[in-house]
Amino acid sequence: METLIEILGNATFENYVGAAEGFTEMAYQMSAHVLTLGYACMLAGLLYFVLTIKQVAPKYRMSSVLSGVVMVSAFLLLYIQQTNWTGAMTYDTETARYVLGDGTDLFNNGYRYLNWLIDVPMLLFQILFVVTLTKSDFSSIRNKFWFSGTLMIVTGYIGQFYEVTNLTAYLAWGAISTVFFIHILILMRQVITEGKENAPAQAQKYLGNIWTLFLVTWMLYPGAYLMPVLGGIEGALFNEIGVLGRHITYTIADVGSKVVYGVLLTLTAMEMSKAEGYDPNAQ
Ligand code: RET
Repeated sequence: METLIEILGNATFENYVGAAEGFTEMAYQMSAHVLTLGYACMLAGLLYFVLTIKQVAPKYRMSSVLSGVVMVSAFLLLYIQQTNWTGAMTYDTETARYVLGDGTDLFNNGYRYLNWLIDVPMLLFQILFVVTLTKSDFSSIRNKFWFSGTLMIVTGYIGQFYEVTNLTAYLAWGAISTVFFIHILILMRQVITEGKENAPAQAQKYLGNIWTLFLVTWMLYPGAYLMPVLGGIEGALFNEIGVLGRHITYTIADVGSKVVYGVLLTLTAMEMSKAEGYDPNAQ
């Protein structure tokens, strides 16, 4: 008898759970629905960013454009991620469970990671078009955002292939990725602190909210990465609860870090536009 490791190799834990015990109707369907909600929110967000672009002064509109770019790419990749889930599992009438199917693709979260490769730099650049930096240099921050953003994702992308087969490689790649993540957090804090300096009171409040949202939603990603080992190695979360938990965590993180973040930046830019005498109704 071949062991599951021999059959599935570097596949992610969703496949191992699917092959070993399968998913109940609730866990399978809730996963499919949550993944669908994720890409539906991106399309809804796209509509918002297009329709509100004229509500902000022209110099802030690049923020809405970048949100639009993020929405389109995330919509497409999250759609593929959802069909990857439904395509990888099939219903087994004998056990009344959804199990890893044969012949089709295995499930992998890689689509997400490659989506971040586009979206993370865009989300980081976006705020630079709304705030005015008082001390830092725009292009220097932009290049650092790009450098650390890209390396954080690529190292995490490699690491996730080892989540079941090689704990050391999995944690080591995760740790390297975290170094770049910390660099991004430091830069973002600096950008927001400087951005608040000459901003109108309400815009300052929004920028404070953006920092909180940023911290909470971005930290969910490493949490989802670690999901298979959070309850111990092949422990309390190495099952359908962990799988569903990961889909939910990623979806909350995606809607928060892309859609809600973009909306808050639009609101900030509206306040700034107003303070500068811009009247959207006169346009
Ligand atoms: C990884 C690997 C494990 C360690 C860390 C990670 C951080 C990921 C982050 C992703 C953010 C993605 C966003 C996407 C929006 O489209 C790569 C999971 C720290 C912070 C904001």
